[in-house]
Amino acid sequence: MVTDNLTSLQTFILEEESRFPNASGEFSWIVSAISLAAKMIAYKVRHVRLQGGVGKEGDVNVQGEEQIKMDVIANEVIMRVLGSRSSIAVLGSEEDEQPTILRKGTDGGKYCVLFDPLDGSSNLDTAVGVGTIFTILRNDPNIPDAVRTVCQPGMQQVAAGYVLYGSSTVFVITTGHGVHMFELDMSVGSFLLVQRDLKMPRRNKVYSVNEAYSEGFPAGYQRYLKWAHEQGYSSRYIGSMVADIHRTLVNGGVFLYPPTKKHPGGKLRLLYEANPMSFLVEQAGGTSTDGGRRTMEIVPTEVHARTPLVMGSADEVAHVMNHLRG
Ligand code: P6P
Repeated sequence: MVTDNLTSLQTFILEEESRFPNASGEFSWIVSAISLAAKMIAYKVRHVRLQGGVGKEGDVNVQGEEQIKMDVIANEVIMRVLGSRSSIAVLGSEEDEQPTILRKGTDGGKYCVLFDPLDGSSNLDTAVGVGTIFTILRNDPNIPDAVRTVCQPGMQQVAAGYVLYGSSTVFVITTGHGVHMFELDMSVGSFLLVQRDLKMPRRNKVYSVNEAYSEGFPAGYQRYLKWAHEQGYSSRYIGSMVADIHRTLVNGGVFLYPPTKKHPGGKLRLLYEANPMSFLVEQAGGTSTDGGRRTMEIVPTEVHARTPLVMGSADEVAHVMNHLRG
């Protein structure tokens, strides 16, 4: 039930900006650009077969994964929309080997934006929810190297969020002052506020993991799963991170991507998947770790670094961590 007055994402961001008298408005422009890109991608995703966007691009991306045509289309949309924002110094994408330098700090580049343009895109051909994940970092003009500039621990994020292209198109964002959810009203083409300062339940007996790989999980994860089965937990796994995390954020529970035989260091990317989601989860009252330390304290060494992930409701993450400690 929406009880708030009708507030668009643009209005909300300007309200937020007014909290900071010295704000230049440049940050608001970036969020506005991401919102525009999200609307364009939402339309293309909803007509993906009609637009011939299903199927493989025929290339392999930097991750060694076959690119889906929509991966490339979504990446181009975001690069073209954000590229025109004068306050952005560096853009980094899951789809691109190296970050793109748009301008130096001395030329007005105050922020870096990293993103996964279409996470879970392999699910597109079966019309399962997919998403865009983004994070906004400050640019450090004293670091001449774009890679080192963006390799910041998650604690330094200025803002983070995702767009879920699901049964509805949902835009979820935090700027460090709570988590706020918007839904796209196609009749007016605006994201409208549906939940302010979202807080996730402290517990919910639901875990989300690809159990097909469980024999390769470290023993602590196997102990946890055995315990969860005995406690009568439910399992929910979509295989699209944005959809799995959105459900966890709204309903509570715990999402896990442990080390596996194929990905002994974890599969999910630290900078533009784990960190933005960790920022949101912590702002909503949850916790996020790599199975040991707090995710947002990890110091990245490369743009496409991967990490194991245990994130969700505080009590549910604690249950996992207790079993990992043995
Ligand atoms: P698996 C999608 O490919 C993705 O990057 C995330 O969206 C998702 O959480 C994960 O990989 C699924 O991986 O190995 O379970 O198919």
